[in-house]
Amino acid sequence: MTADLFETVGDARPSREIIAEGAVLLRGFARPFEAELIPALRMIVKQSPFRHLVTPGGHRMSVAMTNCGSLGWVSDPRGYRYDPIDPNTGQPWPALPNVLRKLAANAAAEGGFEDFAPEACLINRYVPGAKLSLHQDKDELDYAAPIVSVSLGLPATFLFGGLKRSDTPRRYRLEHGDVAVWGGPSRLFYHGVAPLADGEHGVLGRQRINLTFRKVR
Ligand code: MD6
Ligand code: FE
Repeated sequence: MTADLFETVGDARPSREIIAEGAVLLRGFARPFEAELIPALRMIVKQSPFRHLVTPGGHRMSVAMTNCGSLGWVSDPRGYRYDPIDPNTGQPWPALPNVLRKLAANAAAEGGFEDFAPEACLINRYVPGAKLSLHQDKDELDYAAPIVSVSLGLPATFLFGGLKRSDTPRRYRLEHGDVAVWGGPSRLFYHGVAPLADGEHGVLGRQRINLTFRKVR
């Protein structure tokens, strides 16, 4: 039998693709959580709807965002920050549901990071054409913790570079249920998402949803 590190053949090991030191793709890892996860997301976006944030440079982002957890990531003309209050509702962000807490911790452990306890879950919505320019995730105080990123809905091309913005990114296709865990030496690597191709997803329709879990402090 030729089972290797990149596939799961009749055993309990999830698929695992190492893309850099500290960064791993867990294909389909979120699928067993899906039945609970999607209704939980629908509740969250009812309470704190998606909105298009404006960057400090004055650009309206093509990706729509919301958050759940004790802190949420926000951007406005004053800068980027984590805030316990949703500025659009004046209320705390919706709580992090247990199913998301568990998915994030299990994925982090699978990536080699035990006891991952995120405060923030940033929820990104892409419609066809939406993209995320190359950036570093560096608004957190704790770089020892990884970032856990869950892809749902339409497939996307994830761009993954290096420590310098000029490092040519490699491209990875992320599909419904795929999870990326990202930390250690690659925690501050530049990354982004290419413009979303049009399509129709069986569960989520004409969109991609990405969840990124962060330990902020
Ligand atoms: C996205 N993700 O996939 C955007 N950041 O929609 C991110 O920006 C990201 O996937 C840090 C680590 C993993 C990610
Ligand atoms: Fe990011």
